[in-house]
Amino acid sequence: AQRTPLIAGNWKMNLDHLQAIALVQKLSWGLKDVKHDYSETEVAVFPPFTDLRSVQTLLAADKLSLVLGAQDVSPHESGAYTGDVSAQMLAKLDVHYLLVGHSERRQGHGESDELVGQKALAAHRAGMVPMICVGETAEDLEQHGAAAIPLAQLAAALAPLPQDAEFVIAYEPVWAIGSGQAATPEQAQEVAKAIRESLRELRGDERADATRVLYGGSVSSQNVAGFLRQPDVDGALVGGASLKSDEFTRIIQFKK
Ligand code: G2H
Repeated sequence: AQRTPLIAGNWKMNLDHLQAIALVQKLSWGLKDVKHDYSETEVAVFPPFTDLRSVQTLLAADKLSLVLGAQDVSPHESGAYTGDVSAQMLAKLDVHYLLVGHSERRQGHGESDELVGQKALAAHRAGMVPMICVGETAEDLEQHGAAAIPLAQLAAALAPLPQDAEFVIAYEPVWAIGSGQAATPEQAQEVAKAIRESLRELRGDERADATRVLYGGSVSSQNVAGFLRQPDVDGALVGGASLKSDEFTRIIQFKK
């Protein structure tokens, strides 16, 4: 199956809305300079909530082809949930991808597999595409091997989603996040392949073949090519290196 590679920049809690505008402008100019073909490699950015309106306005006004993502969502539709943001609110801002299950939310905010599934469902219902993050800690790796925990997280997150729902998977070994210590391309391929096999059982061949599985965890322009060369790795979720437009542009330019 033809899967369009996807390079996604997760800004985490960085950049205010003015800095966000500056980065998106630099990034889109840089990509124009190198004549980037967005239909060949899709590019998405995941700014903090407070930046989304500014970035959406810029993308619409300048007809930029970057796709917008958000880093979190409430599982609830609306109501007395102080501080939360609903899927409907994000969809109205042209948010297309919704990150759920990032390890920084699982660990820092105690998000359970079940909650991750509810958030994915909320995103789907509002017409967005959940980007489901899965990954094992160093301890999990030692005790269970690489794939067991990611596959269990995957099954739990997909459970509430209807069979026809579209989604993206980001495999992010927790030990590789922000550590500068990325997985090897072979390690990423092994788990990405196991994820695709599991998708075959859970969702059938068509969905398994169409679903993008990204690698995330200390991706840079130095190592991205090795990941993209793997048959089951369809792109990257990039944290730190997505905050510098030159570096992110270099990452985007590697061809699958
Ligand atoms: C993993 C990744 C992006 P980094 O969290 O989600 O971040 O590239 O900084 O390891």
